[in-house]
Amino acid sequence: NLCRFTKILVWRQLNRVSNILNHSFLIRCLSCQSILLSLVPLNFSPLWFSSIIGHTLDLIAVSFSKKQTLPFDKFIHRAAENKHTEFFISEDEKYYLRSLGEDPRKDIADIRKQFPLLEEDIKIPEFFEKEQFFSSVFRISSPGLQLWTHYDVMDNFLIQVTGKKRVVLFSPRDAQYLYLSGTKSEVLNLDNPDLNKYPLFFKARRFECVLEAGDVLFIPALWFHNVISEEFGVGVNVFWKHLSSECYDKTDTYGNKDPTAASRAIQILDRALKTLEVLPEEYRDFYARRMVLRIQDKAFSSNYE
Ligand SMILES: O=C(O)CCC(=O)C(=O)O
Repeated sequence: NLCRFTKILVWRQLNRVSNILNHSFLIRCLSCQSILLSLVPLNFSPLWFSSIIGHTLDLIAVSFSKKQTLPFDKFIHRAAENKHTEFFISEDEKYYLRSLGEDPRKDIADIRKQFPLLEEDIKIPEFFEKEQFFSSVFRISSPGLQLWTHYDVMDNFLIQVTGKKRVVLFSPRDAQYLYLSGTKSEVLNLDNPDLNKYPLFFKARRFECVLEAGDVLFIPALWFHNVISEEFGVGVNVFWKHLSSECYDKTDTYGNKDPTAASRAIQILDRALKTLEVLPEEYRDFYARRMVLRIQDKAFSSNYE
């Protein structure tokens, strides 16, 4: 049942070795070309963000970024170990590959194009029309690697090829409790959140599952998700468009830029708030509350209460 808002949907054991990715996939991975790494330390764990072209994503707390190459088999080797004898910064650094398009500013990741050796192993699930396809993203992660809670604007199949990964999801309706900064939540430690700093976080209802090899998780657009690799893991995402193509930002290569109407509305709201700044606090407060009531009245859906 792919009905929207069935929320978390995990297909278990599509023959365990997924029928979307067959068993020769991993063997072929090892023959892929060198990758260029972008080194992006995060504020909560050292993370080597890597891609085949070496592009740095807009991550939180990027303090520096430099680029180095690593043969793919070495990369896999390091990503699979807990402690490294060869490393860039520290013996327990973590590795992550998120594949990108040829020119990451313009092109969209399609594993079949960037990793042609794997092409025959990839069968995109036929749950949507061909024109709705957006991207297929190759992901490889070290054990213990955590990705911050974020949302994407496309529907998404997260396909686990090997390894185990915990995924925690939150409904878009709980956005108010997640302390968002853009598309990401500022709450990094979900298991032991700082409730002095994030007092409303406990109100967010979490949905949790563990993906194992052969599992496929459907993550609907706008659903927040946080991923922790419990083991070395290889996965593939397939993102597709749920809205008509014109609604999406044409410059979006990751599938995480807000639909153009939404970002325009947010800009207009920012301008409206700036306009209020000329008034004294008491008036600002009064008119801001009236604006909130108007938004609630005109734009909130009673279906989601
Ligand atoms: O599985 C991963 O490594 C990350 C998945 C993810 O963040 C996504 O599908 O958007």
